[in-house]
Amino acid sequence: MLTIYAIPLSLYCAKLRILLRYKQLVWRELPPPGGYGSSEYETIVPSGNLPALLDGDLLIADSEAIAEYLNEKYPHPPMLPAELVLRAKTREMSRFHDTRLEPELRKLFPFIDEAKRNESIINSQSLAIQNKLQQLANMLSSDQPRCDDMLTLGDCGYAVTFTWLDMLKPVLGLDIEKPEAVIEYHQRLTRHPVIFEELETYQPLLAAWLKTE
Ligand SMILES: N[C@@H](CCC(=O)N[C@@H](CS)C(=O)NCC(=O)O)C(=O)O
Repeated sequence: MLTIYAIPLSLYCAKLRILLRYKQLVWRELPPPGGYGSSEYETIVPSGNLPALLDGDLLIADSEAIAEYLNEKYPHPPMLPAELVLRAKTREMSRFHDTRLEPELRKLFPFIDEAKRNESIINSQSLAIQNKLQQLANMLSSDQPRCDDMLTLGDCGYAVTFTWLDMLKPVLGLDIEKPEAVIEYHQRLTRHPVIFEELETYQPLLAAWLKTE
């Protein structure tokens, strides 16, 4: 059986669970030994990254590396298009999520605690996120080839990050509006049964955490 090191609230662990659900894989989830960010966990996973996958003796950290591995090991249903160009565009979307959009959201995490709020950073981050959402909207609206008739590796992270954005917006008073193309993309994602399933579990946990921070 596959094992993943994960914590329930981790955005990238939820991203991975969407793939595991879609592939109908059986997995068990373990918390990082020693806790999140611990040196004990780093003796097992040198980068300290969550999630990490254990498949027998093989250890892989990083949601994207894990996703590519599992998609090759369990090719059905496929999560990368058959066509070369569409595969490249799918990866482009995935990298944009992991390296551009989500890191801007993550910069807000230290300010969720009411005692640590910093209005000026929250406002500048709102602007940075709005900018990334507009770039995403431009990518979605461009006439470049896109794969939107299947759930892909490129979609999983967005489903979770959009949920974070929607839920964090009232908590921090973020001045962010999703552009129309992003709203449509988000709606398309949430119509997908496995995304719906993951968010059904994830959203209440996130809501509870956001209230108690
Ligand atoms: N690019 C990484 C990002 C994962 C990430 O940021 N994970 C957070 C938890 S959501 C984490 O591991 N933080 C602890 C650390 O990096 O030491 C991935 O896709 O797995």
